[in-house]
Amino acid sequence: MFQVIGERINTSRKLVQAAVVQRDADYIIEDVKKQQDAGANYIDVNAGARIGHEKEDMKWLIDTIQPVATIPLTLDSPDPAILEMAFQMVEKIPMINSISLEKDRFDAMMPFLEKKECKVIALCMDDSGMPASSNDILNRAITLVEELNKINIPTASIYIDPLVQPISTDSNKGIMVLAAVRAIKARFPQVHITGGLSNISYGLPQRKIINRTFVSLMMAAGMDSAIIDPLDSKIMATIGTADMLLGRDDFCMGYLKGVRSGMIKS
Ligand code: THG
Repeated sequence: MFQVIGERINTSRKLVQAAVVQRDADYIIEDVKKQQDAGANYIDVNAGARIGHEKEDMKWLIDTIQPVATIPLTLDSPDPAILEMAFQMVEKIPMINSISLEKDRFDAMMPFLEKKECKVIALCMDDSGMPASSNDILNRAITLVEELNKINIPTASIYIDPLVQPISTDSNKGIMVLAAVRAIKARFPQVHITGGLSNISYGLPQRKIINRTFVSLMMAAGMDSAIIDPLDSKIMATIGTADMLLGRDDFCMGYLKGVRSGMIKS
């Protein structure tokens, strides 16, 4: 089944940042409970927006979230020292977000990941920037899987983020990432595909219909996870329905459960 990574606990969101500044634990706890109730499988925690405060903010957020979290956390930071601190605090096996092929980040992250039991998101980014073709995405994914396998991270614990790019700048950006997802899944059937989706609609009006349509196309290509707002009931209904239509929901149980809970409706 599809794995939803709830994106809301991110200090780039104004209300979350205000709650973090004021150390308003109730606001954060309520938000996490809502994401869990809406069907999130992981809670992403990103404290990167307040420059110079990331470590103390991350520590406070995890201390606040941990007692009410019924699902594991996705620790979202580029800084291995912050990830190390956060890793020591969590009770459930976390997802680390993220490693990439940018040399400094890769070299810093590999020793951190080497002795850990965790899931890991691997971005198809390198020092030359965003991928420019399907093959570019595929080749970066292959390198990431091979390098992570070498340090004993199994393919089934790797979540490749192919990096969705705005279709408003180049009408091929949709089929570019869709073809790459199919190729990555053909090469590594066990690997997961995740990522943010909303970049696809950047610069266009009525973004949510674009994001929703795109997630169903990405799922047909092999995406089985995404970093989204689980309180967006329309995208959650699309995901639950597409999962069933793609044969990833035995006996339509997930779909029927979604209908009963009110999450999926026409
Ligand atoms: N891939 C991976 N990790 C990621 C991303 C990704 N982590 C961060 C980000 N992208 C996904 N998380 C969010 C969290 C919140 C919002 C968007 C992405 C968000 N943005 C509002 C906006 O842009 O309009 C902010 C509005 C507000 O202030 O509330 O909500 O791609 N691996």
